[in-house]
Amino acid sequence: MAPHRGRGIYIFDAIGTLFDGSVLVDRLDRRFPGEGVALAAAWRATQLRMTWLRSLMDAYEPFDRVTRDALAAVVGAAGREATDVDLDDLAKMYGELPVYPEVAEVIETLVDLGSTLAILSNGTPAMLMSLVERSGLRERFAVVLSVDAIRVYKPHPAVYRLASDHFGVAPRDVRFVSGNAWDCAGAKRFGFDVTAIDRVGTGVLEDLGERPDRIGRDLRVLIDADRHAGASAMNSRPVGDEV
Ligand code: LAC
Repeated sequence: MAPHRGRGIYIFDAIGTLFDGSVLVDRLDRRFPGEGVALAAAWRATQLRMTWLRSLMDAYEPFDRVTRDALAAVVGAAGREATDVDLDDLAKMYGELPVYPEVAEVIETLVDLGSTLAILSNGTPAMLMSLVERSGLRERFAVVLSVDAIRVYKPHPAVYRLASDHFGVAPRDVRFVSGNAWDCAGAKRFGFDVTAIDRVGTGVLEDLGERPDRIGRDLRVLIDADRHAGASAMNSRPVGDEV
């Protein structure tokens, strides 16, 4: 357990929060012309559904395997064919996603403000290391935590407990940030302070009985909340106070 020294502990989800999966559309479109948008959406939805099912079944397989299996299922359901090499190449893209445009600046600013940053993700340790290395931000994160350590996926509470236990703090002292609404719900239920990132402005999709503490269009909402409200007052920022 690493004792926390710093202004605040921010725990970031990876895919859809720091790392932009929309580049997969182009790659899929090149391989399956005209179908990139639909296949990418179906791939992500299937990938996530398989993580939830595997968790309920107590049948964990690592995220790279689930990701490849989901792609094979989606391509098959669309009546298309893909070779093993195609599937491997496309699935590998999940370890090569770029960061969203504002991420580096926000991360640097939070570190300058004295905060401790970490990642908590469904991704495998190797996938996550590849992502953070490519982003050039590896040194900014105190730790990169993968569900692989406990072999159950988000939003199981044991996943969120990995983060608060790692830092030896109460859940309410963790500022969790995710672009996945269901992940926000799971984190909020566990007791984290939660910032939901809603990049396309669709609002919270699932009503799971939990509301985030604040919603922003991108990560800059964190800087605004920190600077304007003061770190200790972040909990008071209302939902819907968007930037
Ligand atoms: C993750 C998924 C939820 O990175 O995007 O954990």
